[in-house]
Amino acid sequence: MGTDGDQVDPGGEDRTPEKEHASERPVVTKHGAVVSRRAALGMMVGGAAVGVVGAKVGFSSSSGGDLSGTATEMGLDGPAAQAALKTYVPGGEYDEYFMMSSGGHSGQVMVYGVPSMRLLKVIPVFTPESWQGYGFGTDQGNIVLEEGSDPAKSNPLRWGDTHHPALSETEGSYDGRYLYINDRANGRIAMVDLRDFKTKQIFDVPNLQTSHGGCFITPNSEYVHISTMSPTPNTPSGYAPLSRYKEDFRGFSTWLAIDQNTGRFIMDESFQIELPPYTQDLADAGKLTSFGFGFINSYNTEMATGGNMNMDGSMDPAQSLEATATKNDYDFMHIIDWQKAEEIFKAGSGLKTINGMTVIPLDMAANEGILHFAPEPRNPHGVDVNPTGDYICVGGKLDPNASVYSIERIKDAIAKQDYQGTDDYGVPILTLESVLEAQVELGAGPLHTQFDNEGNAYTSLFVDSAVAKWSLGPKAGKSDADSWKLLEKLPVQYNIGHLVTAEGDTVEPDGRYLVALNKWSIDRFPPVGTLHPQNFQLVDLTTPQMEILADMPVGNGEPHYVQMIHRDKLKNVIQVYEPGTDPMNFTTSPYATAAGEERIERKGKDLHVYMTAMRSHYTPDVVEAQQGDVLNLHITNIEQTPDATHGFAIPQYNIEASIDPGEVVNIAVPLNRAGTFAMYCSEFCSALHLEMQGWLQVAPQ
Ligand code: RUQ
Ligand code: CUA
Ligand code: CA
Repeated sequence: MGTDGDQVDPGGEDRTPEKEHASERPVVTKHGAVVSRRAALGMMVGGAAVGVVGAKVGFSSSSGGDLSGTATEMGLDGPAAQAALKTYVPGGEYDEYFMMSSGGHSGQVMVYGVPSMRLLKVIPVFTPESWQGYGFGTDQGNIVLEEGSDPAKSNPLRWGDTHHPALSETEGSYDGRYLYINDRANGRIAMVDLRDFKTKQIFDVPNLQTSHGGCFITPNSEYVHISTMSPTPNTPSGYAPLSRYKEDFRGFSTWLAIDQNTGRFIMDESFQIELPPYTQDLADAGKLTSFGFGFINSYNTEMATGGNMNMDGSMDPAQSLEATATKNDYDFMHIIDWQKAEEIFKAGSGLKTINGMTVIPLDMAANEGILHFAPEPRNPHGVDVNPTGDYICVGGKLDPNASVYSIERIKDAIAKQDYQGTDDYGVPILTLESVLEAQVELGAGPLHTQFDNEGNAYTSLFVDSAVAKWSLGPKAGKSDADSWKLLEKLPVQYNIGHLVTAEGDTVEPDGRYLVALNKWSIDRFPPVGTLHPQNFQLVDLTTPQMEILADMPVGNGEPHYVQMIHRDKLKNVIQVYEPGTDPMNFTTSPYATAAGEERIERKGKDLHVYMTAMRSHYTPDVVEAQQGDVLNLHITNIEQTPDATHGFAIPQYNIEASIDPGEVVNIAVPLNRAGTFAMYCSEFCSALHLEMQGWLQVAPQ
C-alpha cells in the first residue's frame, strides 16, 4: 500500500452532517437513511413516534477536503496519518473483525472491533454486572452464577479471572455459535451463546482447584478441554502434607462434551484423564494432520512445592518454588490421544469416579497409549499448533527458541516406541531427537505463537518486548531454503503476553491484522494513578514490514488472551428476541405475557405478577402485597424494536434487571420488610423514561 492521500475513498458521499445544534443533528444509518436524532432514539408517547423519519437533511458538498493539511494541523506525520486512516471506521460502518477478549480479574469478556479497537460490549460472565442486571435478582444471572458456584468454596462465588477464550469450531474454523472461557482462579468454565452474547452456563469442573492454560476446543467442537494448574491432593479430606506431593497430588485433563444444540456441557459424556502433579499449563488441540491429539505443556516436573521460609522463622531461599521448579533441563509436553481416551471412556471398565467425574486413571492412560511425554526445554510457556496441524510450536520462555515438534515424527516415534524410558508414574517419554523438527532462535522470553495464511508464525517475546515473525517449514508451504528463519522483530510497548492474528488459531487464518496484548504501558498513556492500563497494539500484517497502527489502553481487568473472528462468521447473532422469549433456552417462556393479559395471581403467600413493560410504563405499575409474601415478578418486554431495552429496579430490595425487547425476566423477592418502595425503569428508554415507574406496597404484618 502506498502512503498517498489519494487512495482515501470517502465513499462517494461526504458523511459530515451540516453544523446544527447537537441535539438536532441527524443520524445516518448503516444503509444511508437519514433520520432525525429524536426518531432514532425512538421517543414514543402513547405509542406514537415523535419526530420526522426519513426527512432528507442536507450535507456539505466538499468531499474529503485537504487531507495533508488536516494531518499537518493535527501534528501527524505521514505514517501516523496513514495509520489513523487505516483504523478509522466511520459511525454506521462496521469493523471487519470482532475480538473476543478475556477480561481478566473483572471476570467478564470484552468484545472489541478491529481495526477501530472500539469496545463494543462487555459480557458479564463470572462477576455480577448491574447494567445488564446480571446477578441482581433476576433468574438468568442468578441461575448461571449459582449453578457455577460451589457453596463449599465461597457463598456464592462472585468473581473469576477469565483467561483463555475458545470459539466453537466446525472443521477447524470458527462457526460463530458459542464462546467458552476458563476461570483461572476457580477452575471453572463458562459458555456464552453468540446468538445473544449472554452467558448461559458456568460449570465448576470437579477436581480442578485452579485452571490456567488448558482451555481449547477440538476442531468440530466435540470437546472443550480444561486442565488443572495447581495440582490438588486426591484425598478424602482434600488435605495432604506437601511432603506427600508426589504420592497424593494430581493434575487432571478434562474433556467436556458439548450439546451441539445448546452449547451446554454434558457431564455424562465428559471425562478426565489423571495426570502427574507437574503443573499442566498451556495447551492446544491438534487439527487436520494432528486431529485427535491434544498437547499440554508442564513446567514443574521437579514437583517443587516451595518453602523459602520455615514456620520457626528461619529462611531457606534456595527452596523457593521459582528456584526449585526450574532445576530440570527439560519438562514434559503431554501428548494426549483423546480419541483413544474417548474409546476407553465409552468402554467403561477400569475407570474411577472422583467427585462425580469419570476419570481415566494415570496408569491406564500410560499403559493404553493415551498419554505420552516429549521433553521440552525447561519451563516453557505456550504450545500452539499451526493451521495445517503439522507443527506444534512451544515457546521457550526461559529458552530463546521456539521448539517445533512434528506430528508425523510424534506418530512415528509412538509407533516405534522410541522411548528414552518412563517417568516415575510409568508414562513413556519419547526421545527428543525423534520428535523435534526444528528450533528457531527468536530472542528473550518467547511465549505464545499465532499464524498467518502464508506459512509464517508470530511469537510474543515477553522479555524483549517484541513480536518475532518467523517461517515454518515445508508442510506449511515453505521451500527448504525459506524454512525455519527468523524474518523480522517488531518492538512493542511493553512486555507482550499473548498475541492474536485474524482467525490465527484456525485451519484458515486470514493474516491481515495482529494484536499484541502488552502487559505494561508505562509512558504510552496519560497517568491515571499507580495502576496503569494495559496496552493492546494493533499491527498491520499487509505491509512489507509489520507496522503498529494503534495503541489501545485497556483499563479493565487484565486481559490474557483474545480470539479474532471475522464478523461474517457471527451469522447467528440476533438483535431482538421473539416475543416472550426465555433467553436461557430461546423457547417461549411459560411466563410470557402479552399486552392485555397482565394479571396478578395469589397462591397462598406467593404473589405472582405477570407484568409487561413498554415505552413508557409497566402494567401493572402498582403492586400491593403483605409483609411475609414472596413476590414473583414475571416481566415481559413487549416491544420488538431493536434497542428498546427497559430496566426494572427496586433498589430497596437490591433488585436490578435489564429486559431486552421480547425478553421475559423472572424475579423472586421474599418481602421481609414492610414499606412503600419505588420501582423504576433504570434504562433511558424514551422521552418519558423518568415517568416509567411504579410502587411496591408492602403492608406490615
Ligand atoms: S498465559 S498468565 Cu495465557 Cu501467557 Cu495466562
Ligand atoms: Cu423504560 Cu426507561
Ligand atoms: Ca521445570
